[in-house]
Amino acid sequence: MVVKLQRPILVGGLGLSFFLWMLESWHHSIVRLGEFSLLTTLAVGGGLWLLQQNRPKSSLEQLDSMIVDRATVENAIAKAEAVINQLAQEAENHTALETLREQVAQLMLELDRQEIKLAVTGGKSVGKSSLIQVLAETLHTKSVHLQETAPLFREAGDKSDAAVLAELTNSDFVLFITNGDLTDSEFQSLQQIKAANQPTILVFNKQDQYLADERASVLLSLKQRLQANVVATAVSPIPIKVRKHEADGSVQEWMEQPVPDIQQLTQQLSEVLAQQGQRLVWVTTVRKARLLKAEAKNWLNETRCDRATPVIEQYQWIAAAAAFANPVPALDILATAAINAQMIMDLGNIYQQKFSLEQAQAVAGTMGSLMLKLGLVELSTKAVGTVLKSNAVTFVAGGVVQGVSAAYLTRVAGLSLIEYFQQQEIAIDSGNELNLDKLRQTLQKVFQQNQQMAFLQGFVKQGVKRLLPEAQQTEVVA
Ligand SMILES: Nc1nc2c(ncn2[C@@H]2O[C@H](COP(=O)(O)OP(=O)(O)OP(=O)(O)O)[C@@H](O)[C@H]2O)c(=O)[nH]1
Ligand SMILES: [Mg+2]
Repeated sequence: MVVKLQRPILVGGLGLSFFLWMLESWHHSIVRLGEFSLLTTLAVGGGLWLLQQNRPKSSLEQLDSMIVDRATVENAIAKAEAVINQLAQEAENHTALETLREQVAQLMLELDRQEIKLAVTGGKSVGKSSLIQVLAETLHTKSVHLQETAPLFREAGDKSDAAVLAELTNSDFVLFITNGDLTDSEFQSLQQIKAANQPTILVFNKQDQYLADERASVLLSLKQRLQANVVATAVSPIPIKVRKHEADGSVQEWMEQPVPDIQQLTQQLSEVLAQQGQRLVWVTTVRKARLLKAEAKNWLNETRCDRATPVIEQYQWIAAAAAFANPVPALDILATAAINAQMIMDLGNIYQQKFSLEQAQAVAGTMGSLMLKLGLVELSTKAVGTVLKSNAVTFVAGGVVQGVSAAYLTRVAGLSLIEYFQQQEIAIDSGNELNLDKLRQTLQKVFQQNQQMAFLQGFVKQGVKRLLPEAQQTEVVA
């Protein structure tokens, strides 16, 4: 009888109730934002895990869930190309453009590639080379290219695991070999390959080293744990001793080489190759197109960030001067100075998310109330006050705290917007609705990143330098 693993249920259950508890009490725990989001992810992950069916998928089913036809591939390539064109428009002489364009051309050719690339991977000495040798003799298809990767999970290998996994993304199908129940690192790598949308068969090799019932239980545990396609093989079984009793009472003994047991694997493979060859190539091409698009998007984001940073800095000191000249109660800083609608428009322009003045004002209002609710205003004015005190400038006018806080909040708002825009798809139409949840998360994250004492001290010094005449600031800057 099979006893199902209890662990998923436990993790899911705990995670979910914890999630609910966090929902109730999160107002009180703003300071622990990092933990909150981590735990949410855990809880949701646990919940999803619970919902998944506990049934292994065949290779064909795996492919079915990756809906790909020629049009999908062309569309993915076109999207990558659009980002590259955008980059060319915004940074004419960008050094990456040439290779990016070459890669697009390459992808077009890939669309009609005839040869299927099959990668064989796994730990050291699991039987990769042996499998390739046997498959080459058995598969009888010219159109399959078998490629062995460097062994995974080696402390000091010539290739890191990350490099091997990256290399795998070039192949259409992965045979992942293991010799027994999975180690943790084997499990992680498999998940990564799965996440990259790569069809995989897990090959449980060296069957001959197990007793029959042991073999069955390992196989079952693999299938249940992974919900993946698992086949058992013995690609190079060890020779067995054969003993023959002759009629005359003498005994003859000799070693015999059992034939490789790969029937299950070859059957599945031939089925997939025969029925899905073209789809396999398309799935790979889509994957590559998405990677290419992501690479181009990174360059684009970098270019835009270079242009956006001085804009934020400019508005940050405008806000500082305004709040300094006209000190208002700390909590009003936001409304009066910190989030300038014009800054939102300027940043939106850089990121091709055009806002009208009205829309920008609405965004400013939304961000302001989010920052208030998250307690960012209070935290920053306190932090700025503390830094000022520790620098022995308590005597300076109250306006300094307001001024520096306004600058700081402007900075957090601006950087958050940048980060938010970066995550957006290339916008075709302007004035997208804001995704408030995402914006809130981004604000929290950026605020935390900019909250380190070292950064704040530097920032406050810079602010004071701008706001106060030389004479009053010697103590601070010294
Ligand atoms: N008993 C048994 N031994 C096997 C089996 N398959 C491979 N081996 C043995 O395992 C050892 C390693 O096999 P290889 O095919 O070289 O393994 P590999 O994964 O290519 O090894 P590296 O490339 O060095 O990581 C050899 O001695 C093989 O004979 C099998 O099914 N049963
Ligand atoms: Mg080898």
